[in-house]
Amino acid sequence: MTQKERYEAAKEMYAAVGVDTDAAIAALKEIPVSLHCWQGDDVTGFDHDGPLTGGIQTTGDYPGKATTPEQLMQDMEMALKLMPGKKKLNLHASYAIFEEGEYVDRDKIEPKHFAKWVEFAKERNMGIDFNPTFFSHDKVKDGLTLSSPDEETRKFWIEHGRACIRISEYFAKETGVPCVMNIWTGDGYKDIPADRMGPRMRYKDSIEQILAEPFDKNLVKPCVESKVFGIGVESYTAGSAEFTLSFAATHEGCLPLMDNGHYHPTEVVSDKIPALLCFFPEIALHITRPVRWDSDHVVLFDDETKEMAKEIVRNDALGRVYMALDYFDAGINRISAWTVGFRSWQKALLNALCTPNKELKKLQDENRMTELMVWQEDIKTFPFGDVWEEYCRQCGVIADKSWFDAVRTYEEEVLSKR
Ligand code: RNT
Ligand code: ZN
Repeated sequence: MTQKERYEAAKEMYAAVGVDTDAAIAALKEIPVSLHCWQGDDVTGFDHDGPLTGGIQTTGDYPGKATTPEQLMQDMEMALKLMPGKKKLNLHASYAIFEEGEYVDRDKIEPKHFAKWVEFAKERNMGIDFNPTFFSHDKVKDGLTLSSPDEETRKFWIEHGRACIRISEYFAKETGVPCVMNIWTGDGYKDIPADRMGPRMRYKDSIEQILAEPFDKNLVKPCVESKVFGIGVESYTAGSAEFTLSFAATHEGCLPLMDNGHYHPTEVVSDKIPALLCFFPEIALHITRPVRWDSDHVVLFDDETKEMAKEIVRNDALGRVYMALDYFDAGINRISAWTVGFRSWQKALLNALCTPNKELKKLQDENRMTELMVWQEDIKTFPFGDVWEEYCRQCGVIADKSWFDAVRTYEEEVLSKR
C-alpha cells in the first residue's frame, strides 16, 4: 500500500466513528506552539558567565552546545526544519544580543537588544513569547528577587519586569502576534521559614508594579507561573500554586501558567486545565516531562501528554490556551531534543483532534460508562500513524525517524567542530 492508500484507509476508519481526519490535519496546521530557545544552550543565555540558578538544573554534557546567538539560531533553524506545524519563538531576557563591547544590566534592556531575534522570527513567520529572567544573575540576593526583603534588590527586578513588558509589546507590534510574557521566579527557602506571608506580599506587590507599566492588553499577555519546589529551595516557594492562581484570578488580564513539572508527582495538569477553563478566558501552559521531579526531560508522546492535549481540544479551547514547551536535556543531541519534544506535542494535539470527543462525551452523559471504556480502549489502536504521516507529508517534513539522519550529518559537520 502506498502512503496515500494507507491514509485513505485510516480516514475511512476514523470517519466511521465520526472523526474527520482532513479537518483535524487542517486545524493543527493553524495552532501555534511556542518553541523555547533555551533547549539549545542548557538555559545559559548570553548576558552572564555565572552558573544556572533559580532551583533549576540541566544535567549532561553532550558536546556541541550553542554558545553564541549565531550558533543558537543556526541550531534552531535546523530543528525547525524537522518539525511540522506552526511555531512561535519563546525567548528569555537573558538571550539579549549586545553589540561588540556593549552591555546593559537586566533592568535596562531595550527592544533593540532583541532586534536580531525579531528578524529571525519574522523571516520564519513566527510570533514571539517572552520571559523576564529572574535567575542566573548576581542580583539574585539570598535566592530572592521579586520577593526580596532588600528593597534595592526588589526594585532592580521590578525594573527588569517592566523593561520586559516594553520588549514584549515591541515583539507583538513587530510580528503582529500577541506576546505571552511569563513571570516565574525561583524565590524560596531551602529550610523552614519563619515568615511565609511576607515574601508573598512583596511578590504580589512586585508583580503589580510590573503590570503597572502601560501596555496594550491585546498585545501583551502577562502570566504568572507557579512551582512547588526547586533544587536548594525545597521547603518554601513564594510563587506557589495557590499564590499564582489567586494572583491571576484577581488581576484582570493576567493569566495563570501551569507547568506540568511543577506539581506533586501524582497531580496531573490534564485535570487542572478544564478546572481553570471554567474561570479564566485564557490560560497558558509549559509542557515538559517531569521524571520523579521537575526534571525537564524531553516531552514524549506519553499518556499524560496525550491527556493534556485532549483536554484542550475537547473543551474547544485551542484558542484559549497558550502552549509552550519548557524542558532542557543536556545529555543528548540538543537539536534532536528540541525536535522530539515538539513533534511529540504535535502528535498529542493531532491525536486529540482525531478522538471522537462528541461521541465519548455523550456516552458519559448517558452514564454508559461500560461502553465508554470499551470505546476509549478501542480507539487507542486506530491507525493514528497513518494520519500523522499524512500531516507530516502536507507540512513537508519527514514523518518517520529518518529525520534523524539530517541531525547526524549536522552533528558531524557543525556541532562536532565547536
Ligand atoms: C522553572 C520554570 C521556568 C523555566 C524557564 C527557563 O522551573 O519551569 O519556566 O524552566 O523559564
Ligand atoms: Zn516552566
